[in-house]
Amino acid sequence: MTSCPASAVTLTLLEFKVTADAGQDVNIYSFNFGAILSDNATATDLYISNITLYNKADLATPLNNRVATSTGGAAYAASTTVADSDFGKNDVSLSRSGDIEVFHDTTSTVMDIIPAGTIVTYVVKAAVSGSAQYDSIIMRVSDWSTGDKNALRWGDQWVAGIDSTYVKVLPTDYASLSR
Ligand SMILES: [Ca+2]
Ligand SMILES: [Ca+2]
Repeated sequence: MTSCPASAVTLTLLEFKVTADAGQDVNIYSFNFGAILSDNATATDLYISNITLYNKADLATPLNNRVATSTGGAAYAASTTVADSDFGKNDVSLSRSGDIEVFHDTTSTVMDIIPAGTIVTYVVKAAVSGSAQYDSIIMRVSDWSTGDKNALRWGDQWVAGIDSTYVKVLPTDYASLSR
């Protein structure tokens, strides 16, 4: 567990690994994250912005350029650029649970390729603003719904857009930040 900052600062919200089978490269199209922001009753508005996915080995190169968010299981709002992305903003003292999908251009565009037989550690970073005592942020890899298993949308060298049903072990533990 890491401490939320008193002023806006970029933090790692989640770290997880994806392994490609030795058989062939794995194309990654998108990830979806379940997020819960607990925004305690204060005058400050806890929110995250600039939501960015990286390969941990290259923190200089964002993998996504688009972010789509959904609150409380509702449909996703139109996607935004990373720079315009936020979650939990403009709702002071109101906790938010929802989904954050990251991709490059579209959810059917290859965002990253994991070479056969290798493991990539991904990290999700975002700017955390307005945190106050007792606030917390938790995030994990998860499906938007049972009807859209988009925790990880991937493909092999023949088939695109395979859903998370066909992932051997989905890393779904929550990571948490709190004050
Ligand atoms: Ca607050
Ligand atoms: Ca808020």
